[in-house]
This record gives sequence, C-alpha cells and structure tokens, in this order.
Amino acid sequence: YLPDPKQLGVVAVGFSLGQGKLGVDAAPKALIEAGLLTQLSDDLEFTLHHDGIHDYSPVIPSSDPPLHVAGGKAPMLNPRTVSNVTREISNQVYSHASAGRLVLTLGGDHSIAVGTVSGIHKAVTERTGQEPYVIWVDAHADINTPIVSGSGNIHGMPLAFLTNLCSAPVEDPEVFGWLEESHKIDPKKLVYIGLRDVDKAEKKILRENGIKAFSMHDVDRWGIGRVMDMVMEYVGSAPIHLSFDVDALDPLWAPSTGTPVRGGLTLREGDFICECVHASGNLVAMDLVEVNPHIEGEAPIVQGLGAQETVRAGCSLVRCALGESLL
Ligand code: Z70
Ligand code: MN
Ligand code: MN
Ligand code: MN
Repeated sequence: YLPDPKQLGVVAVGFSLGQGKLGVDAAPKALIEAGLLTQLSDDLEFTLHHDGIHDYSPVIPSSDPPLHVAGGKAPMLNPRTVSNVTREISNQVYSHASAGRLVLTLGGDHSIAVGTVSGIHKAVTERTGQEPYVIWVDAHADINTPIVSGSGNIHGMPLAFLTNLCSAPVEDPEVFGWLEESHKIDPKKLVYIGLRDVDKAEKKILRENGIKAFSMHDVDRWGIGRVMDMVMEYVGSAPIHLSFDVDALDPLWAPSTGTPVRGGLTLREGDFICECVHASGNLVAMDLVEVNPHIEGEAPIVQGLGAQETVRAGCSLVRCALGESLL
C-alpha cells in the first residue's frame, strides 16, 4: 500500500489554543497566500483535495475552564476545545488517507498532531496491516503527560496522548476520550530529529520507553546525512508520517514561531530531512506546524522580514517533502 502519489488531501487548520500565543492560527492563510498550494498543483502536479481553511480561532476560552489533573503541576489549558478540534482533524485526515491520498496538514500549533497522527495511524493500519512510523522534527519532544507538564499547554503533550503514556490520568471523557486504541502509536515507532529543549520529565519518558531520538548533538556529531541514514534504516520500509515543527529550524531561518530555540537546523538541513523522506517513497502524511506570522522575531535576518522568511521556509520544507528536489 501507498497512497496515489499525485492525489493530495490538504487539511488547513487555523488553531492556536494548544499554546498561549495568538497568531499561529493565521499560518495556513499566510502559507497559502505565499503560493504554497499553487506550487504544489502547478509545479509539482498534484491534484489537490482541499475544502478551504478550517478556522478554529478565536473561540471563547472561558467556556473551557482549565482541567486540574490529580498530581499535576499545571492544569491543562483549553482541554475540551483541543480535544474537539483534534477529533475533527482526525476524522478529516482519516477520510483523505482512506481514499488513498497523501495528506498534508497545515497548522496551527502542534497540538493538532493528536488529530493527524491518530487519523493516519488508523487509516494506514486498516488499509495495510502495517503501522506507520512517525518522524517528529522539533526542538521539543512534545511528550509531557498532563501530570508532568510544567506549562499546561497541550502542544507540549500530543505524543503522550498518542503513545498511551497518559490515558489513565485524564478521567474526563470530554478530554481525548475519543481516542481509540486504533488511533495510538507504539513509542518504538516514533523517531525524533532536532531536539534541543527537552524537559527533565520528558527525558525520563524517552529513556524509559526506548524512544529513538536524534538531538542537535547527534546532528553535529554525525552530520545530517548520516543521521538520515540511521533514521531511514530504523524506519525500514514502513509508511512514514512526517510531523515538522518549524521551530526545529534555527531562529535564523524561522524566527516567527512561538518558542524559538537557538542552535537549530539550517534551512538546508530541514529541507534535506524532507528530501530523504520523499526519496523513501513511503511518505503518507506531513504536518507543518508552529509557523506564527504575527511574531516578527529578532533573528539577524533583515528586520521586518521575519514572518515572510519563516513562511518561505515552511513552503520550502513542504515542497521538498513532496518531491521538488528530484531532478
Ligand atoms: C514545553 C512544554 C513546546 C513548542 C514549546 C514546551 C513545548 N516542553 N512545543 N513550543 N512547539 O510546555 O511542554
Ligand atoms: Mn512541536
Ligand atoms: Mn517545538
Ligand atoms: Mn495500532
């Protein structure tokens, strides 16, 4: 099984309530206005299946009080809203993937991956009996459970829900009660690239669950070429879901994001990751998240161009994953 390589389902999600900063909900519009979808249809010759931008912001936060979890450090913020929105995304992504399409999701903050990864996992496993691997490119590990999270921001937790590391502590069925076993991934089928800002409790989770991770230290030691050889060897011939948080890139190339962390990937290293995934022929879905066009950033690129350059970097990553670099 592989999706039809030229049929692309596009899910554009303007959503910001997995974290605290406004503006990340404006990313799909900015990416599309920068010409991303036109590039995919005209230059890369995809047939697009796209029903417009799903705009989930703003909503009234007071209608969704924080959820205090027993033993938790910080209450979960906007828990029911994130649960409801990700359930819709999961269903949309599932429909596209079940129709044999490659699926591109434009976020939005990274909490939306609860929807994308679950929908893809269910659809691909049903179609093939083979579980997809998730390649998570990010400065952050996004695997805090609601108990250990220091922020309560759900964009720092999606992998905890998706890997079943924390289903027990959240007893309110309104909060991710919709996640079924068929949606969830084996932590051994997760690979990180680009990590450099991982919370202490997250490091423990990575160690105890034997989760494969290539940090920026590994990129420095081996170079991105050998890192990708190791990633692709680990993944083998399985279908691949690439979830790309733009903050994996150094703020020099992507300053306009909610939590920039210095010492990241160059734009070429990011593009190279996407090119390697494309070259495998096994890509089934890609997410591009955490582009925030309302944050100008303060990287030493030309002042006033932060948002524009970050959007441009995001478009480049998507085009590389979808085959632009093939000669
Ligand atoms: C921290 C938390 C995070 C992105 C920040 C940060 C998580 N570990 N993810 N920015 N994209 O709040 O859980
Ligand atoms: Mn992330
Ligand atoms: Mn991140
Ligand atoms: Mn499964």
